[in-house]
Order: sequence, then C-alpha cells, then structure tokens
Amino acid sequence: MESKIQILGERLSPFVERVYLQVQAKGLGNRIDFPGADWDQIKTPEYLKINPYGKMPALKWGDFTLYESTVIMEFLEDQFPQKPMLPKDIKERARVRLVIRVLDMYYHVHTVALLSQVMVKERNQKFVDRHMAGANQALDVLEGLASGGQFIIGGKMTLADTTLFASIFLGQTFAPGFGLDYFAYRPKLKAWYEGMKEKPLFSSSNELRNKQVAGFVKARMKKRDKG
Ligand SMILES: N[C@@H](CCC(=O)N[C@@H](CS)C(=O)NCC(=O)O)C(=O)O
Repeated sequence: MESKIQILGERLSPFVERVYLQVQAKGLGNRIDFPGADWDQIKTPEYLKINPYGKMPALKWGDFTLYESTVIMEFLEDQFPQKPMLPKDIKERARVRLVIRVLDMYYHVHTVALLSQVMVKERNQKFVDRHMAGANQALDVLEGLASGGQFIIGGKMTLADTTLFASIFLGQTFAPGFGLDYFAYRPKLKAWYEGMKEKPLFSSSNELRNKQVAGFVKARMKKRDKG
C-alpha cells in the first residue's frame, strides 16, 4: 500500500494551516496526515535535511520531500486533481496566485515582524509603526483584488480563499493589540471573512486555533517574565 503523505508543522503557523485547509477542502483527510512538528523539531538535523531553511511546513511522502507551502499546495493540486482549488480560467487562476503572492511577499513579512512585538517588555514603536503601515498597505491591495462576492476570486472556493483565511485568522487575532483594524475600511474583505468563517471548513477549526493562539501568548508572556 502506498504510504500516506505527511505534512510536518504546527497548525498555528498560517503556512501550515493553508495546506491543512486545502487538504480538508479537497476531501483528502484520509490520504494526508498532519502529525505536527514543534518549533524545536524544525531545527533538528533530521528536519533540516528536508527543509534546509528550518521552516514549517514540509512534506514527506516516502523518499520524496518538499518544502515551501505554495509549492506544496501546487504539488497537491497536481497529484490530486479532484475538487480543483485552482480555477480553469487562466486569468482567474493567475489572480488566485496573485493573492497568494501578495500575502507571501508583502503581508507576512509585516505580520511576522509585528508578532515579534507581542508580549514584550517594551515595544519598539517605530518598528511597530513601520510594519503596521506595511500590513495595512497589503490589506488595501487585497481589498482591491477581491471580487466582492462570496469568494475572494471568482465564483468558487479556491486556494486564494483557504490561504487568505489562514493568514487573516491569525493576523486579526493579534491586530487589536496593535490598534490595527483589518476590516474598518475594507468592506469586501469584511463581508468575505464574515461569510467564510461560518463555513464548516473554517468554523470546525476555530476552537483548536484559539487554543493555539492562547498557548502562543502564554509562552510569550513566560519568556518576557523570565528575561
Ligand atoms: N515561505 C515559507 C514560510 C514558512 C515560515 O516562515 N514558517 C514559519 C512558521 S509561521 C517558521 O517555520 N518559522 C521558523 C523559523 O523561521 O525559524 C513557506 O511558505 O513555507
């Protein structure tokens, strides 16, 4: 029997969660496992052999390994063409990829930086302001790209929805602490998010994800109070 595909990483990471949501949306839960890998494990020599950058997620399928979430998602689309998450129409397909590219190149760089300022003894306000401006700009761009319907691009659930949801879910959990309102002036993103979070695909994960976020905050507080 062919071995199961494993996706290594913790679902608190939006890069892992985007793959998880794709797998669920495609109904591949019985073909692909998420055994978890914590933050220490991704720096072990064994893991670094799979991903020399020591980041999550990574894919392992027998001898075959892969990393970079977007590459993993595209591989899964090719390997499992059922319930496609990339539109047939090549213009729409390009726009789905554009949403993901904007997240990877222009959004996460700022939100990851802002996360480093959660629960610290003293915030570096200049640093926070710079990255808030960057995050806001990316969110404005995403508002501009949004179709304005139920789905972020086109008329069907795509990788743009699952990927954006994973990113926004985590980001907006921490945003109020920075005075950042994701949805105040972004009606299309707001309506999209409100609609998406009610769908079983996303709402079924909420409890676990909220627990993970609380765990992250607790760990950061512990670190802050220690040193
Ligand atoms: N471009 C990578 C980004 C992955 C990434 O940054 N993952 C974070 C977790 S959110 C990580 O593993 N960070 C650990 C580290 O950088 O040491 C991807 O899309 O897979």
